Amino acid sequence: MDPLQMAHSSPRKKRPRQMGAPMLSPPHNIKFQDLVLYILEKKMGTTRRAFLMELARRKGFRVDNELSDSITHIVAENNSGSDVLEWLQVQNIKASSQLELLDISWLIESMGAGKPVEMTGKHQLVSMRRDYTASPNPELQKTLPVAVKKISQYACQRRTTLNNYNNVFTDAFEVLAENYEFRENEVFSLTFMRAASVLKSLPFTIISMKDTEGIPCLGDQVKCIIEEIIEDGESSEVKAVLNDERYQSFKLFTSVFGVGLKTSEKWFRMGFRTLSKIKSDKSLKFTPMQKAGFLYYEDLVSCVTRAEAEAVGVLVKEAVRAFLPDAFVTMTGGFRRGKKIGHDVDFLITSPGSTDEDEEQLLPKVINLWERKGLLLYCDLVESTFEKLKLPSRKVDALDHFQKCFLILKLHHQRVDGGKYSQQEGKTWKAIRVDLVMCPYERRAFALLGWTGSRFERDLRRYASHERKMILDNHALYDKTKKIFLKAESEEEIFAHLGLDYIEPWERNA
Ligand code: DCT
Ligand code: MG
Repeated sequence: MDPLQMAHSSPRKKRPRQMGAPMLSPPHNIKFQDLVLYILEKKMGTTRRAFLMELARRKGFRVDNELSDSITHIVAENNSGSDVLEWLQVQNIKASSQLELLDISWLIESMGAGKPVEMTGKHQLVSMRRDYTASPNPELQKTLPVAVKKISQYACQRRTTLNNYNNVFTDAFEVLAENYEFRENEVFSLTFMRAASVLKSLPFTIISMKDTEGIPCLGDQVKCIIEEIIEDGESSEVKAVLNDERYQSFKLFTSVFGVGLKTSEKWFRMGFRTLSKIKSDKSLKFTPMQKAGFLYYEDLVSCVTRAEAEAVGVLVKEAVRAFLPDAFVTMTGGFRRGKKIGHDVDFLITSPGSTDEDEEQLLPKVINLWERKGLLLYCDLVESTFEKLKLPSRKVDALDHFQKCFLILKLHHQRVDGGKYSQQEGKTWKAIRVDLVMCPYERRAFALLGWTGSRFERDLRRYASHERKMILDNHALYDKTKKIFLKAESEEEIFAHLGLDYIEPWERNA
């Protein structure tokens, strides 16, 4: 058995405890002089603690037996940040501002790597109680460590992977947010969206109301729902929404490509409740988008898989490079954030060597090629209204000005996964929604950031204007104080201009 694995499983048999004399261990070489670890016994037990201490020492870590001012890293298991802080408070320890509170996973990974691994959000224990550093009580300030990682109200300062520990709550909030959106109550919709977003970033599951203390974006309305779910396993409000006729109808109608809130409202008022009644009604007029939406409905509601997205990527690259051999084609949207499925596939196209005219011509040429090949099922080309000197838009929700097209493409099954799963009988293809955006080469970092989503970018724009007096959109970043445009070659540079730690695409699932 791998010793690290062993370190992870707790001892089954209880052996008689050796009381009295402290465990003697041979001296070890300390390889990492800057780190002084302390392993918390609470919820871990004496045996496992002793075992881990010994193992860590053998790997070159300095692990102290006693808690003291020289400790730099406290490692705990099955404890929240608040638990550790509370315990420290009881020990009356005045911790330095450098003190790191870490989960055991950090130590296990470090021992595996033979050196301390980088501490990331998944290792760092977060205090769920209060922001102790801001405590009005000077006594509290003195006795409590200041190294508490406060959760930011901005999603762009949180790392949100697809590992959601709070699905029960976030699913509920998303239903409520959507219902408020259907009812055009923007404020409430945003309230629940923000609450879902912050809970998705937590490295643990909320199990009691105590865990919610200190978390931003959770107002009373939100907390009531959390409490109800903790106590009853479900929320009566969410249950009522899911059974609501208006919610169900809007959900169904908006699942058709090209149908938004206005159309849904109209159909609902007219008494429609099913798509078949709508499709067969002779008095209704449909836009070309909606016609395509009904025609390919079954394919479009069944989500796009990653294998299908990759196959579309090959198709797009082939077509684009036939006209602009130096073009970069990047898959953006949810797939770039690591999602396994999506409602469409988004691509950003840019080419370093092309003229404005080449750029303008590319998408029409690509569309034309697919049309000739019989692959184009629907196309809506939106011409560029981009102006180089225009200031970025202040509206967080404003659409960008790049040339783009919203398409439905015919993807032959044999192109997916090398034809492994291609069906022999019946329809040999699937209709897939594809968005292509063409952007000038020098704006590619801004466009990429925007098109990678999710709502993360909107939050970044909010952060830029509220906290930095800058305006950010999919085209540019403008510093209002210095009155200059800030250039960027990469997403990392945009984060740096904003004074933010870089957040990887797969950590932007807010
Ligand atoms: N976007 C943007 N400007 C637009 C439309 C979209 O900046 N006019 C951004 C926001 C997210 C990203 O592009 C992709 O959008 P979607 O495809 O709607 O979202 P997604 O995250 O890819 O999710 P899904 O899996 O549902 O496609
Ligand atoms: Mg998408």
